[in-house]
Amino acid sequence: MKDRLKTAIGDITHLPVDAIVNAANRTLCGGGGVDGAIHRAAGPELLEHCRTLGGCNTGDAKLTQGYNLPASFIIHTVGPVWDGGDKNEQELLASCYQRCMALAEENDIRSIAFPVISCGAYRFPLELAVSIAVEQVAQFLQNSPLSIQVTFCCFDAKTASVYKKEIESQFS
Ligand code: AR6
Repeated sequence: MKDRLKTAIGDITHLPVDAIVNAANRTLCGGGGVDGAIHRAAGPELLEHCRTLGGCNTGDAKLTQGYNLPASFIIHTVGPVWDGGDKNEQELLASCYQRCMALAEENDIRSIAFPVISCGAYRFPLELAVSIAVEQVAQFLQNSPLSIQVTFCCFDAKTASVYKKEIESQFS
C-alpha cells in the first residue's frame, strides 16, 4: 500500500498526473486558495463549464476536464467547514475522499493528487484531516480493481511530514 501513497511539496497545478482534486466551494465557481490557483492555471473555460454544473453538495464531487493544466481532469470536491467537530465534519470529509476516488475509478484515472481538503479557509484540524485522508484513500485502494497512484500534495514540508508520519503509522 505504501508505494501507492506519495507526498509532494509544491503547487498542485504543476503536477503531471491524470487528475488533480480541487478543494472547492458549493458554487463550483472559483474562490481563493487552491481553488483560485486551479482556476487561474486551467483558464477561463473551466469557469464557463463549472457554471453549467449546478454546484456541488458538501461531501460530494464532480469531474471536469483539466483545460490548460498538465492534468487531464479536475475532480472538484467540497469539504466541510470546521465548526467545532459536532456537525458531521469528519464524515463529510471522509465522503469527499470516497467520492473523488470513485470518480477516478469510473473514469479510468490511474494517478490522482489531492490537496489538504478543508485545511485552509475551512479550518479543519490538520492532523485529523490527514488521518481521514490516508485512511479513506487506503481503504478505497484496497477494494479497487485498478492500481491508482495517489499523491498528497502539500504547500509546505511541515504538512508533508504529517502525511508521512500518518502513512508510516497506518502501514508499518
Ligand atoms: N497547491 C497545493 N496546495 C495549495 C495550493 C496550491 N496551489 N494553494 C493552497 N494550497 P484552501 P479549503 C493548500 O483554503 O480549506 C476556497 O476559497 C493550502 O495551503 O484552498 O478546503 C474555496 O473556493 C491548504 O493546506 O481550501 C472554498 O471557498 C489547502 O490547500 C474554500 O477556499 C486547502 O486550503 C475551501 O477551503
